[in-house]
Amino acid sequence: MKIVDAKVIVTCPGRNFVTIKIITEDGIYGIGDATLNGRELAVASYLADHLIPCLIGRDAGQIEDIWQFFYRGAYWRGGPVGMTALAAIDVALWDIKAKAANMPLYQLLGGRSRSGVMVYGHANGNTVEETVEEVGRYIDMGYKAIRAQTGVPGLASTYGVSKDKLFYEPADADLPTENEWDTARYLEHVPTLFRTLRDTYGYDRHLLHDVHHRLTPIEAGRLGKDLEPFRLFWLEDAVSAELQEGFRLIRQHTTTPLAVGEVFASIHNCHQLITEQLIDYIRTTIVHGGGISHIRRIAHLAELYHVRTGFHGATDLSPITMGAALHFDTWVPNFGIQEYMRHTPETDEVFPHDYTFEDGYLIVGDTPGHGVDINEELAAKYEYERAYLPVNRLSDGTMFNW
Ligand code: CS2
Ligand code: MG
Repeated sequence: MKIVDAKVIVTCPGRNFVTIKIITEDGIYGIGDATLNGRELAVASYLADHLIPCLIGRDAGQIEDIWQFFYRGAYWRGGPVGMTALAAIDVALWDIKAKAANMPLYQLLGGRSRSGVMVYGHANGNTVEETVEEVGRYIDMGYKAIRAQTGVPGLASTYGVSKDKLFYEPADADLPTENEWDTARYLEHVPTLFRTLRDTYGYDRHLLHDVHHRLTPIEAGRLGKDLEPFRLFWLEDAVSAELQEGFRLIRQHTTTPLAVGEVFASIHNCHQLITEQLIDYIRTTIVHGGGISHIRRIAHLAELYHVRTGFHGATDLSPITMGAALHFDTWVPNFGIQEYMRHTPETDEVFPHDYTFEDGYLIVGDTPGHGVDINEELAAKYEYERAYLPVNRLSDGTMFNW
């Protein structure tokens, strides 16, 4: 299965997506997602200018060797741009291998471990009342698990609170917009949301919350403690995780389960978090973590330490990532939950796929490969549009984490 061609496809059906398509001599092709929000063209160039020239002529079946060639061979290892590019190639090669074997990808990984993949949706509102109402809509749609975010009084905008309720897109401008942040107001407000949610809907559904890297460890410990009576499924990205041992302090103060890792690019960003049991869910997903070949290593390490997977699944990851993740989720023994933000109909049309939503679960399809394709003709109609994620400042102008 010699690789004879490979190309990068950039498309913007409402938001930017980067895709690699790898074609073999016998006509089987595979596709992989290479989308890195706000840095899309860096990955596109990394692939087109530096990786694809080394790919042509190799045996598509040698996935591990190709992975090691690009990882070790780069000398400059890792990083979000490099690992996203590598993930795209890796997923395209797994797609090819599964198609050649005439099997859905989960069969190659080890077969089905569960009938469906429990997902969580995003409910958000400007006020507690609005968010409570939104959570009700998700319950009506059948979700078993719901992430709840609410606006903070006194702040003009808050992470996770969007204009369009069903299709949240954080990269909202062609240059970064500046938001304002206030930790004290936030910490006062969030427990009210979860108290109201539990009073309204009881304890039947799982509730989750994303802090988006905004607290210090001791502040996170306090929030986790305040939220304990409301039994969160997880508290996500409570602090930015460059300092892995910083999580020890959070753990000393709360039993609220912790999730982290959507911005990690490799096992080296989380090995201490996992081996010291400082987290409960690892969120690094296929596209930003070096593909199936590397995420598999993270999942196996995590399994030893009672850490479960909870893959990132925002709309800035293309349906290809969602498809590949669902095959992984269907197989991986230590599965926890899968994030699921619905893609817009325009995006779904560019990336036809065979997974379906049923009663709070995503059900993987049985098409050989990962079950997601790209309509290149349609993709070509949507030209790249530069878009950035926002940045945050404190009220005195100090730059902060977004
Ligand atoms: C997020 C994302 O889904 C999540 O939990 O934190 O919405 C994140 O902000 C975006 O993926 C950034 O591109
Ligand atoms: Mg998040």
